Amino acid sequence: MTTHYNGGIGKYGEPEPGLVAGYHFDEGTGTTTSDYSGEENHGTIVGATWQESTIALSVTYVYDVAVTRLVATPAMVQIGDTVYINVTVKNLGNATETFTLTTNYGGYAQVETITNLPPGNETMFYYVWDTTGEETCFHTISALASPVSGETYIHNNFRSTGVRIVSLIPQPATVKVEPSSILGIVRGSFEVNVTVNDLDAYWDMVGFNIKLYYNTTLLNATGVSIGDFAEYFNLTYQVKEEINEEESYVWIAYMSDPTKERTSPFGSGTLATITFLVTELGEGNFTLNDVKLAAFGNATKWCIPYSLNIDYMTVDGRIETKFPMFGDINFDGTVDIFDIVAACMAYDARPGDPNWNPYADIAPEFGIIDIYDIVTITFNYGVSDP
Ligand SMILES: [Ca+2]
Ligand SMILES: [Ca+2]
Ligand SMILES: [Ca+2]
Repeated sequence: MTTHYNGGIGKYGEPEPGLVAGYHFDEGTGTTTSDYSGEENHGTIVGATWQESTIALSVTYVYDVAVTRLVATPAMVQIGDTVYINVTVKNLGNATETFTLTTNYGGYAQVETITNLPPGNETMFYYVWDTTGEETCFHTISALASPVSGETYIHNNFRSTGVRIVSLIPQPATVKVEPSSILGIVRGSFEVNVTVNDLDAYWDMVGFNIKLYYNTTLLNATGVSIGDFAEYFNLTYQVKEEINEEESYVWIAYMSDPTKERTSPFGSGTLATITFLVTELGEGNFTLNDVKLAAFGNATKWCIPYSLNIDYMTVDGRIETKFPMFGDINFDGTVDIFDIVAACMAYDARPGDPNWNPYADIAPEFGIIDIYDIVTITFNYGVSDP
């Protein structure tokens, strides 16, 4: 709770929000003084006599209007696209104000008159700028609230921002997890590709940064390798490659190898391949996050000399895991010659032997890999997981 005293100097106006009691002491007679807060907490005067004030009534006014927000989106457009401009003006003083707002963009000067804006209030204006016929490159957008009488703080009366108009913005690329749906076999391994698709050469991609989140309950990430697309376009200079089991992501960031000649990457292909080992039965997702496809800075093309982000969409993936089929002892989803070879390599082995393979021991006698295990594998020969 805050208590204000002003020694009889004050302003007669609307009670401020939250005021519980306020007195003007302007009755001049009687033993009560009325509460102007609206809360009916009237006062009783005891042991005092009314006397006229000898101090002239005065008010300390603050005159301050401001442009508190100016936003233009998007920040980069193609000639002919629409830019949306949003301006907010606010009365930061304690007097009601009337003033003008001038917003400049392209060849336009929009002038608004804001009439009797009460203290603390704000007003918003929206403009739609059709950039047809505009010149390319950087355009400044500004908003000016005309200073009001008695205003001293005018720094906040002006704001500016910018929009870049370029001759072409290519279609966005797509970053995908492929395959998007995976059936994993417990104890087996599989690969997931992170691919770029429909990349327009005009973007001039120079590097990428991607985090692939996975379910650590089901999977262990065991390896990362650079993809053929990245190899082909010399995006092989490694900035970051990390398997973070604790935070459950694989982080890859590569850029154009500065020692090699480069061609603007285009089309579709694999950026990186990640190998996972399945540890549990269940379902999970592969989620692309923190994706940045960096384009080479080009002041003529993008109106900036520094790198920019290529527009993109993402397609995530999912995994379902299952136990291996009977006879699939190398956990690849098919019972075939590789399973027989794997079992033969453990032939005659017992637990503790260097070539012992517990997964090949599928038939009695248990504790040894023998002809009964091999023959049992052949019962399911040729069967694959759906
Ligand atoms: Ca101001
Ligand atoms: Ca197999
Ligand atoms: Ca056996």
